Amino acid sequence: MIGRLITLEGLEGVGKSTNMEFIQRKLQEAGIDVDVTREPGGTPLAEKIRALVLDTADEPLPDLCELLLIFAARSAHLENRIRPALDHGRWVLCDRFTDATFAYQGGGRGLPLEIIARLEGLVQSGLKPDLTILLDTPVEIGLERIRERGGTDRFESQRLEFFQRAREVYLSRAQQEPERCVVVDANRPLTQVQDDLAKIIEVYLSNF
Ligand code: T5A
Repeated sequence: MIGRLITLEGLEGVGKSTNMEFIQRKLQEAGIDVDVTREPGGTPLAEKIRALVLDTADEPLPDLCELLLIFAARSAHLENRIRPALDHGRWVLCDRFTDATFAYQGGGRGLPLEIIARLEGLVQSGLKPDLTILLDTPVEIGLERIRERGGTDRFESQRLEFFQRAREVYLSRAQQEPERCVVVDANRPLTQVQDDLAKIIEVYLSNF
């Protein structure tokens, strides 16, 4: 049995956390042993780095430093959790992965995408998700949903244009890699979003 890496992506408030459990359940119903995790984070060390990246600290976090911290967390997560799970034939379901780096640090912050691609090559040595589901809504909808929830981190307090640029990168990557990425319109009632997610998982599993 070969392990698979499935990632769930999208901007703030599109419903990633809400739908992780749903996807996990669908996989488990199909008899798949799934390890559910998130980025940045997923191991004790990577979770410490996550706190550094998300906290609104006194000292500014330069964009390049943010990028390197995210890849440092990813390196720990990959070597200490994701690769061992995949090697044992487990499936890994991850809330965000490297597409988020291209979208947020590339699109949002404006760091060159080539630098991100080089770090991706260095840290991941060719490992990429087998399936990526991109939940997509207009930026304002997602931000409104998290505003209702209250409390903001370093990213959630960014301006609208930051997220618009990030969304463009997400959508363009999905368009460039249609064999890996599926885009779901998340600006609909949750039941409709989950009907689509169930179909995506069913079709994906039918290939095995
Ligand atoms: N980051 C991460 C980078 O900058 N670079 C990287 O490489 C990586 C990996 C992570 C932050 O780190 C950044 C991006 C992020 O800013 P996080 O807390 O994990 O921080 O942030 P999010 O992943 O954005 O988590 P959120 O909780 O903010 O968004 P979710 O998980 O997409 O949204 P969710 O599920 O909590 O839903 C939000 C609200 O909307 C409702 C839910 O009930 C909830 O109240 N909702 C819906 N309402 C109506 N209709 C629907 N279809 C709904 N779906 C959900």
